[in-house]
Amino acid sequence: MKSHLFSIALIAIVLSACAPGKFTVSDPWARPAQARGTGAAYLIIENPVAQSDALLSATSDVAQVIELHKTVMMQGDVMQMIQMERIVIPANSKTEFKPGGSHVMLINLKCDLKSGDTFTLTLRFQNAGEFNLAVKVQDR
Ligand SMILES: [Cu+2]
Repeated sequence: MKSHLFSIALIAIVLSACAPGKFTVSDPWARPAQARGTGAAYLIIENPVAQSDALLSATSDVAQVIELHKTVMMQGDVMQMIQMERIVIPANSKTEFKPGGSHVMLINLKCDLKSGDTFTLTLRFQNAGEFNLAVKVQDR
């Protein structure tokens, strides 16, 4: 009986070790910004799944318009932001949205974003579905 229980416990451990990791979105933050101005939100997306995903849209009450942007280097070393219809999240990847890279652009803010504030941002992914994030406003 005892050895039977032991083998069940062992199977449980092996199963949990083999379970695929979960798609996660972490560390959402935004720089302080002023009402009627623009802001940007950054975060980390981890996709340990063997299937690519795509960020399709972002919504929040703090801005009138929200776009997905990528920062690209143009000719003459000029950095320019371009709007993306979707941002592909490759399989087995860690994608960091950060200043100078991909970001969620908050256009025409309805209120000030002050350091220490938190606001809700909802991201919609093609496969992983919706994520409601509490974005921290921080001076990083
Ligand atoms: Cu932008």
